[in-house]
Amino acid sequence: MYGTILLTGKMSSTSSNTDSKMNSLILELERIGAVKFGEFTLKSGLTSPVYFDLRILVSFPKLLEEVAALLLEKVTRRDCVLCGVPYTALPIATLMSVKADLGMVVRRKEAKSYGTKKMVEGVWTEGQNCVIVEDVVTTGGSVIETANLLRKLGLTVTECIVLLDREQGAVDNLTKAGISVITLISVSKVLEVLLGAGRISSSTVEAVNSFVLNNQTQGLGADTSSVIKTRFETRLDTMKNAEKKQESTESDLNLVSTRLMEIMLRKRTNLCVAVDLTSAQDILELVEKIGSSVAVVKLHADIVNDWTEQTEVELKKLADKFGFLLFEDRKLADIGNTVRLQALKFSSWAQLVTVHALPGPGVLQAVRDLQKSGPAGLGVLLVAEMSSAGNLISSSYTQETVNLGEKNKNVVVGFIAQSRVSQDNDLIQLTPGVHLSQDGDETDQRYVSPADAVLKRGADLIIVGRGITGAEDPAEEAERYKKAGWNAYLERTGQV
Ligand code: S5P
Repeated sequence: MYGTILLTGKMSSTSSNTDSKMNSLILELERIGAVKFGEFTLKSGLTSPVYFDLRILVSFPKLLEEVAALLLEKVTRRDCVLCGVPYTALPIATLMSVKADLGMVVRRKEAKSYGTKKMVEGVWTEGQNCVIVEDVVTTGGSVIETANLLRKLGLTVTECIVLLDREQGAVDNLTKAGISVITLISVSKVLEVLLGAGRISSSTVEAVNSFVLNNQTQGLGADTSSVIKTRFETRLDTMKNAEKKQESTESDLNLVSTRLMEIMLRKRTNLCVAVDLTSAQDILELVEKIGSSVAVVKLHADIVNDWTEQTEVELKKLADKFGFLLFEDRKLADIGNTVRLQALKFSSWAQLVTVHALPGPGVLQAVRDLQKSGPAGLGVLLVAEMSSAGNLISSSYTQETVNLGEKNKNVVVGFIAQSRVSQDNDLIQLTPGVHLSQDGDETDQRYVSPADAVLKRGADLIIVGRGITGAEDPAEEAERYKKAGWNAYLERTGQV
């Protein structure tokens, strides 16, 4: 495994020397409290049995200098500038830069609101190499984010030097993003050294090992934008954690949105197709063609002439085969009791349903009750705005709808909206009225392009109906929309 240093066999004096330096560095880090064992809540919401706080290194200048020297040994090129990921790696990179007489660039976390508004300070030439320095990597997300920014500004980023790798997938993720990683210390090395020195027990080693194993982050669309990854992974981690603690039914999160995020990342798609056909056979044939391109298939079961239980069985089979969610666009808007009875009609096969907030919180309670008693996993999409010309939704109604959604995340997955109505990252926005070549239909529908829906209106998923179902080759068209939607999503989140 990457980063593990073998202690057996013959070693050259240099490697044994490096090894002993590394061992004493680990012991020192533990002594000053930069490595801690216990129960720690991470940024992601996960509870970790180990915590690395390298920020405190600045209070131990000799150790800081030692770290910088060891990291510098790993930088083989001299035709580069250095960039420390803010903030912890900044002083480390500074010392390295001074020691090796290498220039440095400094990345700002927030753009200045005055003056030059630069995100990166320093001087470099177009195409010049930049080696990134980071203290700890888990997913590698911050490094990728920094690399993307530097690359946009004309620097070439292919290497990253890391003090500590938590061994949870960062190396894989970074490699896939075109960045090779050299790490000084791995978690396994920390455990080995501290166990050997009697600083920790074997049960601590076991706890950390199993945490590392169970919280791997690679494979979740490593080449997607780190921002999407961070947002979704945080959610997925929190979810996993809640599940572990058997809190899922009582938690304030819902499984459907987690499932949806997982599907989007795995299939790299933010496409929901509205299959508004009136024959069950036509629906099944169409879904078979587009299944591999979509995250969600949206239906209006009540417009289908020959809908039967067999249709539901077949749809579920297709959903399992291709991995997508089924969405019944019923727009429930009645008193709780009626809504519960209505939802019972499709909760055996649908995972998503549209709801109008109009009747008040009882409408959500009805779906929540259903989750507890019946088949779990029906998530609500609240209709916050509509695409139709002259619709009667006012801005205050939209705001009230959003408030209701934000307070009920255990049942609300997100919103149907035409603009970014909520800043809550747990809630997902689906935007209908999307077409690549039309401005509207012959009645009241108004269309925007996939890029505009995502970039200008803030959609996480685009809902496309006749743009795909009416095409000569729906499979090919679905792929076209999928690419347009996902590329726009990467662009938007990359800019955040
Ligand atoms: O505001 C809305 C909300 C929805 S759910 N406007 C919409 O068009 N929809 C649905 O999205 C509508 O019921 C239809 O199923 C789909 C749009 O289909 P298209 O053929 O116009 O793309």
